[in-house]
Amino acid sequence: MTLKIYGIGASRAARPIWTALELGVPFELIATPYAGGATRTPEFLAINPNGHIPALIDERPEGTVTVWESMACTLYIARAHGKADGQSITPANAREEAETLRWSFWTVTELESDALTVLMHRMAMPEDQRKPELAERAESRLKVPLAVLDKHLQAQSAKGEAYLAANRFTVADVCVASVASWIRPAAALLAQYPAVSRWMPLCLERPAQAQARAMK
Ligand SMILES: N[C@@H](CCC(=O)N[C@@H](CS)C(=O)NCC(=O)O)C(=O)O
Repeated sequence: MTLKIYGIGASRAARPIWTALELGVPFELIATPYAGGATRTPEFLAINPNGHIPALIDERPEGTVTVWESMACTLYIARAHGKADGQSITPANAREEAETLRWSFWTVTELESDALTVLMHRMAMPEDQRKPELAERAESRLKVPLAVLDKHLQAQSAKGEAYLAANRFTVADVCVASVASWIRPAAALLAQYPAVSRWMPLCLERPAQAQARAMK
């Protein structure tokens, strides 16, 4: 297999795994949990010196490609392994490419940190370690990017396009929905954004998403 993805589905590695599954790209998942030291071995640090999952290695005619950073891995798989045919999740033209880039960068800069705080302090951490006040502050800040996302999705809908970059699900939706999903524990907040609330299940209920999350 030329493409190896390091990580587990219950982590940010779900993003590139989801993308590969959507595209039907064969890959080998090298099970690398984020807890327990697997990301600190000399072998793994030689692949990603940051010590984080996901990472990927792709053996190609032009040489070995190593990618880390989940969004970079995700966009790389769509670009290098998908067909820009207007059918697959790969951006098919400059407009779709631009939408994909801007929403992916936006997600990691404007959304991810506060979304993670909501996930951790509303759901993921043991109850006695959660700090509701941190979640409340994150939810308050998230009103700004959620309004931006909602307005964009409303404009897309007015054009007859149900997704972020086109009238089909693309890798832009993988990148944004995989992070926006962390805000789901703040249901009352999300309910204030009807376009986001309509779009999220369209993305998150895709079979490849659940399949990716379950991979170990
Ligand atoms: N910005 C990085 C963050 C990666 C990250 O923090 N991954 C977590 C798992 S979701 C991890 O590897 N944690 C283990 C560690 O840092 O030791 C990305 O998007 O890939």
